[in-house]
Amino acid sequence: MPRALRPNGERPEPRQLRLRCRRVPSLPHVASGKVREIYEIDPDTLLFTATDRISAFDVILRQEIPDKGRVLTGLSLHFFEMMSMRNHLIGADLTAIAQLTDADIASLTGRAMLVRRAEVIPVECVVRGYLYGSAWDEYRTGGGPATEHLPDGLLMADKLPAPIFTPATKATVGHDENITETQAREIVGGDVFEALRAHSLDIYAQAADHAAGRGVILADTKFEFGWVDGELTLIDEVLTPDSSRYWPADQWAPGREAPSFDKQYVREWLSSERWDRRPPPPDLPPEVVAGTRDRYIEAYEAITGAKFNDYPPGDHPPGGG
Ligand code: PZK
Repeated sequence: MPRALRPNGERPEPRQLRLRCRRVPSLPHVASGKVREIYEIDPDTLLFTATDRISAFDVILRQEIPDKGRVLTGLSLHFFEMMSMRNHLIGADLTAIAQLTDADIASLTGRAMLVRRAEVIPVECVVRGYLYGSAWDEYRTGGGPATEHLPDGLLMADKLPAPIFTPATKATVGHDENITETQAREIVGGDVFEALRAHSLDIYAQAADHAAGRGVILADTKFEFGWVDGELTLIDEVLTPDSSRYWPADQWAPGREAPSFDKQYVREWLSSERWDRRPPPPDLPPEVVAGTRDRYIEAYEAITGAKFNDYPPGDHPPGGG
């Protein structure tokens, strides 16, 4: 697509932003996301890292949110350790990695996971328990792949009669695109499609149940799978606020916008600024950075039931018991 015709959010970020967090120069870089980086440890092992970058309205903001990468990694680890599904996690202890300096280990600990290298399955496995985001947009404008089997008369943010599996393809630029069951079956094959759907619905049900017990709604989430040694394996980050929509249960009601736990605060502040949602975004004032950090930590503590101060385990503040 010619640059001039791309919607706002789809412009590549300025070079300096893309490069800023590639900060493990001793390891080969494998892949970059907006706010994550993957490096290679050896042919079978990757280092999956979450930075403190934040995106809002599809733009990466100039300020980082201190500890955001640790919060997201802590949540992924919490769920990988809780789930019965085979997954790519090896561990989070970086001390035995010969290529890393002490300084690398200090800056990465808590925000990095050692994972098995997988052959990635090119379908995003989205599960929705509530009608929001792109599914609500499709539904209210006459239906689309994600909402083809839903009854009439649902409201924005309504709880669905049962969770639905709504696969999407990873767009090279911009948003993922919802695809039909038929399209997904064509991409991965019928047997694999059914395995992806069954595992995705099962993991969603476990996580939604866990969150509900803590006063949090897991509205929707996205999983990725791959093959490791010929076995279907859950990969990527799981059940983080960047891959999921979490709502405080006491703030949800069908028929109205539901504020997400983490980013609502920063979105509201950005909306109060005169900004056309094209890069460069306005600079976040320190109190908005601090308030956003508080929301991420609140989400971590609500969902895991643990104190963020105790994360990562084994890492105790000086003088602490
Ligand atoms: C892998 N991504 C997505 C892109 C990110 C993440 N275990 C794995 N084996 C092989 N490849 C991947 C994984 C995982 N997880 C995942 N790309 C490749 C992605 C950019 C940044 F952090």
